Amino acid sequence: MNKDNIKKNDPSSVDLPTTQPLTSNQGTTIADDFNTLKSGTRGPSLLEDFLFREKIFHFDHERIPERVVHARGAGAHGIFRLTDPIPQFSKADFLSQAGAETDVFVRFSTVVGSRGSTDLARDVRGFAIKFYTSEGIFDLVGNNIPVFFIQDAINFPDLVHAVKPEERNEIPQAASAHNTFWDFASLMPETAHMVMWLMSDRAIPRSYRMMQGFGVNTYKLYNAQGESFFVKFHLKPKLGVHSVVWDEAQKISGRNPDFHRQDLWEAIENGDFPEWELGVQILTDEQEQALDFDILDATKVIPEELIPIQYIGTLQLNRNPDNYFAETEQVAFHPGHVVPGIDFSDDPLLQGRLFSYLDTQLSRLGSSNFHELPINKPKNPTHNFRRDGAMRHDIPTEAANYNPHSAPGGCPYLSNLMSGGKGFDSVPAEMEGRKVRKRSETFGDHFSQTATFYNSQTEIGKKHIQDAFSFELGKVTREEIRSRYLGILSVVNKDLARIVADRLGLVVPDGLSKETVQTASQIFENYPALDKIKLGFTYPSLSMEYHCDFDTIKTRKIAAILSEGFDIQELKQMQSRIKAEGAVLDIISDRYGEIISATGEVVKVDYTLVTMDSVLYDALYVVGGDASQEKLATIKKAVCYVDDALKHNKAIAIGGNSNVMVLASDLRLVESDKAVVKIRTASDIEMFIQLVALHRNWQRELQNDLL
Ligand code: HDD
Repeated sequence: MNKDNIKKNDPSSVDLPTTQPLTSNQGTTIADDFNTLKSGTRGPSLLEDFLFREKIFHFDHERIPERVVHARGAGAHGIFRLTDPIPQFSKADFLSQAGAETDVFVRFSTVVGSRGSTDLARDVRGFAIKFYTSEGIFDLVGNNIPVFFIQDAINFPDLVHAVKPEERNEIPQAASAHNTFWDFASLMPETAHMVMWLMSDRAIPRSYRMMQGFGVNTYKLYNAQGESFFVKFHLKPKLGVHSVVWDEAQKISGRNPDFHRQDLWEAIENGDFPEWELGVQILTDEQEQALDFDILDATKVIPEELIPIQYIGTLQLNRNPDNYFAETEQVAFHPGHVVPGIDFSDDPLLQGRLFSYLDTQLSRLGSSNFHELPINKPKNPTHNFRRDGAMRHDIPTEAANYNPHSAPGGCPYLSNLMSGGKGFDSVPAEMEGRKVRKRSETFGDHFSQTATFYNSQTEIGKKHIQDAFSFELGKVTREEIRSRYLGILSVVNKDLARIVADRLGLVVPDGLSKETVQTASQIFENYPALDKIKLGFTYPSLSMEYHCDFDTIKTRKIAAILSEGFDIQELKQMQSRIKAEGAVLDIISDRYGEIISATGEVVKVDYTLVTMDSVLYDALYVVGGDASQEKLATIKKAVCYVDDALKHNKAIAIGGNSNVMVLASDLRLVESDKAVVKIRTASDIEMFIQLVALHRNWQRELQNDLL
């Protein structure tokens, strides 16, 4: 990490503009901002003090309602560069010219926790992108999981009530591991697929920079000839997809609840700009009809083995916000912000979203003029007859505020004609049907893709899902809910159901509970169609490992722990190799200041064992030097550093010849672990770097029970 760079951007180290006088909001220069106006220095305060009242009035109203979901987030500015235009599919300008660059603002978020909660909750992550295109704003409001919990937007308030903290006591914060969520999930089998993803490592990412993104809903693209295509949007991180382990996630939540925000912020400050490939999965009507599931059902994924993804450009984040509130908090996303060439499918979840996102901005931002806030304002000119409302910034000067008009000075109603017919126009589609409140039978199979997702995981991926179900259902205190959910698992995968049931001390029920069937039967006319479920499918692209990048350690963080008497030569060699690979090596000891090596040189300590923790690093290096290691072996916190790194399957390098740290820590319990390297020669350092690039040694967890 370039700490000088971070320092430069730390506002506390930026000189205040001393040339600017302090003023009130009305511009009146303030002579004294430290004392209220009083009757005598020891007397009562005077109501007349307009400067005091303005200051406190403004402070009293600093907070706005947090988002009802996705309250906690982190944002960044960047750019989308189009490499492979697709004018044959979409007439959108920003998708039409190779090399075209479009400014973007991205906000990542957790869903369930409130604004002050932890980044490392087991949760879905929001991945919302605002494209400031030359034809208006396009918002891609997606997640890091390609499917959703429910099929119809009318169930969204129930889902959110169930997963948020329970209403009597607001417990637990930022966690799905409680009665109401699992009650809802066990009664709504359509949640099964997303719940399986939620129990996987996707829900505990290592970094926002290492997550896939998905538009989730099916959208439509249409070209200049009016031909339309179904489309799913995808984002693939250049750093690969990586996670932490659950025990680690829980510890990170205590050690640094801002872990993801800070990681994003520091990467951008250091010039390590995160990048994703933006891809589209295009389907013609014929391809859509050939699939054995309904692409209007947001609980279904289209595996890329069935319909390949075409990558069309790169999304890069390269500038941190200047102000969190003004930008990240006030940014307003809406799936209904589209540009000509992009349209909606009939997905009933998407259709409902089109109402909710506009509506919510009113209670959050307090005005129908939220589009005038700098972060929300389109970069192309806007022109219409929407007028007035709270906090209006624009000052319209035209002679008319209605359409059509014949006043001079602009005829926006002609804009479609004037722009050569490029304006937004919905794709014409035949529509007929009875007005009904019913779910399509084509949405009825909730379990085939749930089973496919589980089948497609690696051995460690499956183990983590088993552990997650055991943890979450273990936190449920009503036994009938646990049992009901086991009924769902029993339909999806009998082994999984048996493993979880054993740990819960329950027997696997014989299929779905009658309550689950009853609820689903209210939604579908003929439910369940369990005989039609396909259990045997596997698609490698659904596993995280398929998308991992094991070639580089760029931007990874490695802790070097040492004490007096360490080996400076070895440390220098390691430092220069880690730096050359673009990773970060922090020096950690039991105190701040300078530490003297065995040969009298000094290094400056970056953090102490108590200010940073093993869980905040990707790998550990115990620096060589007998005296240093002997001292570390007597410090409990240093031994815990090693134990945690081992437990969390990280690469560990042990320098020098001493065995003392091995004997003092759990390393003594692990035989021939391929991710524990003794550093004797330069080639051992290379080996360590390769192991860090592998991210984790999952075999260790499969072979030992260290947790
Ligand atoms: Fe939503 C916020 C993603 C379904 C209603 N949603 C929100 C955000 C993301 C998503 C990333 C945060 C945006 C930001 O950073 O400001 N939501 C999704 C995805 C969904 C989805 C991928 C399924 C495909 N959402 C969904 C439904 C509804 C909502 C079905 C309601 C019917 N979502 C909202 C909301 C929020 C929101 C209440 C809260 C704050 C906001 O919109 O601006 O309107």
